[in-house]
Amino acid sequence: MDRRAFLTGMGAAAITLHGSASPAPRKKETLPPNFIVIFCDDLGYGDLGCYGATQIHTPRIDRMAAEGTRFTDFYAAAPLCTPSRAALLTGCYPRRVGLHQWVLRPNAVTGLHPDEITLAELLKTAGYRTGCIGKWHLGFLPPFRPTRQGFDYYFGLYHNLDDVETVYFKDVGGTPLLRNDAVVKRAPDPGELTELYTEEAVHFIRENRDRPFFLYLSHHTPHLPLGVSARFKGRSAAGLYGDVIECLDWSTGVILDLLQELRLDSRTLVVFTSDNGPVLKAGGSAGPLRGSKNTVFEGGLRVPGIIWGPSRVASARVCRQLATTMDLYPTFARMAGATLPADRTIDGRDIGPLLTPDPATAPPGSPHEAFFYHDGQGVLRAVRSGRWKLHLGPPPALYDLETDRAEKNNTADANGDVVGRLAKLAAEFDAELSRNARPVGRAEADPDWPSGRK
Ligand SMILES: [Ca+2]
Repeated sequence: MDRRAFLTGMGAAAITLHGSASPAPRKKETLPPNFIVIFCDDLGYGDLGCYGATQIHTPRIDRMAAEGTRFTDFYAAAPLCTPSRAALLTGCYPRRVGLHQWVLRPNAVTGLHPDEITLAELLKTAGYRTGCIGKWHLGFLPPFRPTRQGFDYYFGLYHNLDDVETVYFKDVGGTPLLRNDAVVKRAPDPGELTELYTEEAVHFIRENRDRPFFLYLSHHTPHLPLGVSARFKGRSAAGLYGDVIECLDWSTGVILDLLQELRLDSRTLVVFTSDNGPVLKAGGSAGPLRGSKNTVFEGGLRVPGIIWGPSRVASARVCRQLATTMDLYPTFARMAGATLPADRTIDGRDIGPLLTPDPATAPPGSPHEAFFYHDGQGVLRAVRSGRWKLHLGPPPALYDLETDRAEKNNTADANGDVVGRLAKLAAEFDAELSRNARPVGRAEADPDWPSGRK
């Protein structure tokens, strides 16, 4: 079944179920939950108070964690932007969807394949209204844009605002800030984006308060270049980097307060996480973890992961089981009553059982037998199963993450059997992924876009 047949088929199912193409409005209590994913850019494991930061104050995010479930072992699927975002929206390892190599620059003619069924498209089959606010980075030519990949509404920048990407727009007045496909401004100031996005998010939530919605709020910060407006400047003891994080904290508080005001809190799930580890020279911290962005040490992929949802998510729980951003796809699908596509592999797992407020039904372990770490070029470099993490090498290095999350003491020599078991898991997965990888999308260069300009 291809994507079109899948989407059409789901539409037909909805018609049969309700007897007409436009189902009668359901009572609010029976609506499936709303989903909000707050996805930061380059936010490190040690950048929030609830993950150990002392110089940066994040009272709203800390409270969100205290009222929800905070994961200690939550992973992005890649140590950098484009692959990580592809994984979030498809529930698959980046290599499975062909977007594993580095990041897409503005002149790219590739992008997330239109045949992929994004999380937004999946939720639309269950009647959701979908919005993407913020950074995209998954392809810029028409077939790859958010409004063509399942989002009813888009506001943001397809690109980074760093020098590497803004150079492509220097002759046209700067990087475009877009509403759907229309340019709103060239170029926005990095210091205004978080507040602008928050305003847009508030508007989107208010507008869709009476129906199920999915909001993907993809902040540009704390990716370089850093900036905040005057009211956040100098707030933090950690300098501008801290100010930027405290602005994100404010933004998160605005959204949580709004949900309460609109009485949507009992039927909304909010996820707060990051696309990859921190940039240390920018001021980011991986806390106790080794490594940073674009490495396969823990600091590159292990990120803050907080899930909040009164009545649906356990409060005051610290979950030490391994979970990933890919898991949101099947988890949301089940909660929304959407059917997962049957014609393709989805790598994410339903982590609903880890979230349930009833401790009696919580399972003993992660749904993942193993997690696989790919580097910035999509090469498989390490594998984790349970407490053990094996860097494939050569030479191999084995760390016990329960006692050594800083990856300092290589115990490979003393644990040959573990090395063998993990190396086998990695080899089998690598072969399976190579066999079943799906293609990246390709499009014609466009004269209106850097790909088609001289
Ligand atoms: Ca990033």
